[in-house]
Amino acid sequence: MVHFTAEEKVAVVSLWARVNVELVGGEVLGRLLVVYPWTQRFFDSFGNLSSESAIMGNPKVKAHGKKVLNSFSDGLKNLDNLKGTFAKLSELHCDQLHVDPENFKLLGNVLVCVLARHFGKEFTPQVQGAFQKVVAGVANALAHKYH
Ligand code: HEG
Repeated sequence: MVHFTAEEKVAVVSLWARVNVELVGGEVLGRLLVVYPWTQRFFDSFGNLSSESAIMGNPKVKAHGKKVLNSFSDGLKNLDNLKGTFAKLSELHCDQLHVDPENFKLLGNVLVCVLARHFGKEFTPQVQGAFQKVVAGVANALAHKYH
């Protein structure tokens, strides 16, 4: 289990309060689809994913990215119980969506990159360290119900 110190909690929660989930979410999912093109196969109902600009401008990508980030927000409110918080979503991604859990790690790392871009100098090594724990904890929790 990933454990968070009080300082780490403050660091992630205070930065996250200033995240624009719509903007960042769209960029995270869009970049996932561009950087790791094989992840596109889960989103064949999303329409045009034929180029970087098509992906980054695709309204369904933006909407789904926002949904994923809002789900991360739930995780941030429950850092001491990530497994419980993501139990239902873990079942969904395993049983219905058949998403290989390796992809959760990829998405988490893309999120860290996008936060670094958006927050620049503010995204100190300490803040990064706390966020790496968050994305590891969320990926772990989402993979927990896989069988
Ligand atoms: Mg997943 C649906 C959260 C990674 C593929 N994802 C969803 C939903 C949420 C969510 C909240 C909506 C569930 C519902 O409708 O009840 N996803 C979520 C998180 C993460 C993640 C928090 C974090 C790592 N998802 C993820 C990855 C992939 C993926 C890496 C594939 C590469 N998710 C996926 C698909 C759907 C969802 C295909 C259904 C989309 C749709 O058809 O609307």
